[in-house]
Amino acid sequence: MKKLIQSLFKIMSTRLGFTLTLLGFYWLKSMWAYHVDFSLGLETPYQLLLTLINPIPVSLLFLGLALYTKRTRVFYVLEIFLYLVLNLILVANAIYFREFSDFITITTAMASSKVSAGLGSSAINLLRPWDIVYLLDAIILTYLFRKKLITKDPRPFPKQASIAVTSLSFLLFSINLFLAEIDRPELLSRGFSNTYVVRALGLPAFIGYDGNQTYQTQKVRSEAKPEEINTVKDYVAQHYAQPNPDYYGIAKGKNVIMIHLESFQQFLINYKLKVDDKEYEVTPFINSLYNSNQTFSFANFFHQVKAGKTSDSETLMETSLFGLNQGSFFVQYGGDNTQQAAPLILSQVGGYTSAVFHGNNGTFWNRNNVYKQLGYNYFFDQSYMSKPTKTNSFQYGLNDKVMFADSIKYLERLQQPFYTKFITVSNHYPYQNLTGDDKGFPLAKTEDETINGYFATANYLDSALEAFFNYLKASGLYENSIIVMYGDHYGISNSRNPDLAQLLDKNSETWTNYDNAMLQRVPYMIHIPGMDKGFVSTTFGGEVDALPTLLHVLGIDSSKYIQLGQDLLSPDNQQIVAFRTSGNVITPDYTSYAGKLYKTDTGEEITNPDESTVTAVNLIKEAAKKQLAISDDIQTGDLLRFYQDSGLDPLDSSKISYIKSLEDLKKIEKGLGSKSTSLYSQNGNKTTQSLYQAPSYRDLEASASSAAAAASSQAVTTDNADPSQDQELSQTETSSDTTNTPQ
Ligand code: GP9
Ligand code: MN
Repeated sequence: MKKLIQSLFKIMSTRLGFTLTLLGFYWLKSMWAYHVDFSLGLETPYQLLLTLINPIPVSLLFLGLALYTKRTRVFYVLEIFLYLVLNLILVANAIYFREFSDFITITTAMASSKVSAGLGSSAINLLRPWDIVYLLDAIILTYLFRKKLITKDPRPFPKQASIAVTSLSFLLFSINLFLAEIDRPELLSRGFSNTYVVRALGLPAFIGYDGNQTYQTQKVRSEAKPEEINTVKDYVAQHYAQPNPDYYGIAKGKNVIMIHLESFQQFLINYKLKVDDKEYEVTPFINSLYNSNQTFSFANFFHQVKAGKTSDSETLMETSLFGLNQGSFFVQYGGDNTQQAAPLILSQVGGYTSAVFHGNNGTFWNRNNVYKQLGYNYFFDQSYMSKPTKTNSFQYGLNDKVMFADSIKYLERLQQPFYTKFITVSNHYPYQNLTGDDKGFPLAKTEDETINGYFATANYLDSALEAFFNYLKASGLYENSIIVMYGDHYGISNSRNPDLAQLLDKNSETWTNYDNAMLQRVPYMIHIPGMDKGFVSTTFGGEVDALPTLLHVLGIDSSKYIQLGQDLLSPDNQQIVAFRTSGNVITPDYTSYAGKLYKTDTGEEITNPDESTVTAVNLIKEAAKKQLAISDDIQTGDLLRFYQDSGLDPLDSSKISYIKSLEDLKKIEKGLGSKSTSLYSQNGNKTTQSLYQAPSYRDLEASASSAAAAASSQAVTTDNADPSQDQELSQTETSSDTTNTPQ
């Protein structure tokens, strides 16, 4: 044993040995940080394996640089310096993560106020006794050198061997990148979240990734000139659609509750799933809202997202601007750009308090930074809710019923009027995540497992929504609120649609791109309790049109803001729906999709368009192209920072913190005393949590139209209690399709 230790010290006394010793220490400290300080949300052994590998390649590259030096002193000083840099990054992030649940990016580091909040005077408070671990290496190495157990090596390391070390680090990095792409395709192009990148590629590589991202975005931003906003202003002035006086201000002053219906497509509305000769209404509750005269419902409302999926829909719905042609706007720009989003406008024009509720980790899609830029006062992410377990959650977060239940203790504390957003997740790919009693709804019987599960998770979402509405009614919030619901994007990607065809009474053989285009419709509903002017509108529109529509219903003039959509209730609406993929556009007359042209009402393909058709289609395409180009200029040039005519005060997002939200809300309540308008105060300072009840299993009898359903639904439930469904499925799928993004 003694011999072994002695030979180990001998190795450590060589230059390469010393380099590898530092690498080893760095690896150990990284593992400590990964598991103690960062919440990386590791879900699979594969992801764990990636974290074991990923600290090595870039740190080896870095530390290996010193091997090229000849002089002893230079080698050791440089090596220790490089090692200190790596450690500084690690420890600074470990401490920063405690406050911000995110990693330090170049932009946050440059916005000094944010970093000083995390690492300045309060940094001392963030230190923990076990942080001593980060100093153990220094103690051990100093001891070993002092006692001369290890010594300096005066021999220069051969140049060829140094090159070999550098090459090895590149090779290891390529392997790491390859393995990471298997776990999450398009990791670097779509970004998802900083946590995803660190989890897959390690902290040093994240710095490089972030540096490149920042360089790319800053380049365009710094070249943008204040005059560029003028072209935007002209476009908005020409494109603005006057509100319809019949509906303007119809919901003035009401609370707004946005409900994000994950992956929910329009075809689910009023749809009945046939299984073994019985029919099951998939979303009976949402259907009742859709068909009610208390709801403005839109039958031809299209999602307009691309690779940023959910995050793109949030950008569209709340800012009336598009996401990017590549990657996610939230990830690349959303945390820094000046924005004029719904929460900010409503707070300044209508005195609204705003909050988001979401059962996933707050870093996903960079939300924890972006929501501050949107002006959200509060963000209740998974950290505010139940601890996720195998049965109450899956990889995208807590089940919807749990999310709603856990939100109430915060919702009831918000001052009214409020603008809130609930982001559901249970109806997310792979649609196999329901467990236990929640698995009540029958599975479809196609060749495709993904399609088969889609109806059951949509039904679950429907029942979660019903439970939440029941709570709103019981607590009295319902009468003072409007509830806006929207599907964010498709749930079944185009490559799967031929298998879906049979369930839509279509033929997979004759399935066309027109059918694909029509499946990009998602619901949009504005439910206004007590109002009776509701109807199902057939106006063609998209997510970009939602915000002006909503503002007008709330009686807020949208003409002062830079919004690229048009009020869907306005008679002036032009009904040109631009998809984010250039060239894809839909109007009531024409559908141009994936390079083909169709008549929108019949689906008939136009192969030889006459002159007037060509002219009409070109005009539409130009209009769509223009809308996207204006959006891209605004987003990549951060042009709203130059816009002075909105009447809005600039937002200081560094003043917003999502760390102690409940305490903050209680303080506000206390300060206001009898003037507090929170539901909790109105309820005599008593909680309303017990008013939320969500039975996990909703009897299928109501949704099955066959008389024999009562008996058979029981059988269906047992059939579905298949333990194999609980298995974790891969969170990704690749698609050969170019118009849809892989899920
Ligand atoms: C995750 C959720 C899903 O928090 O919103 O995002 P998506 O994968 O649909 O873009
Ligand atoms: Mn989504």
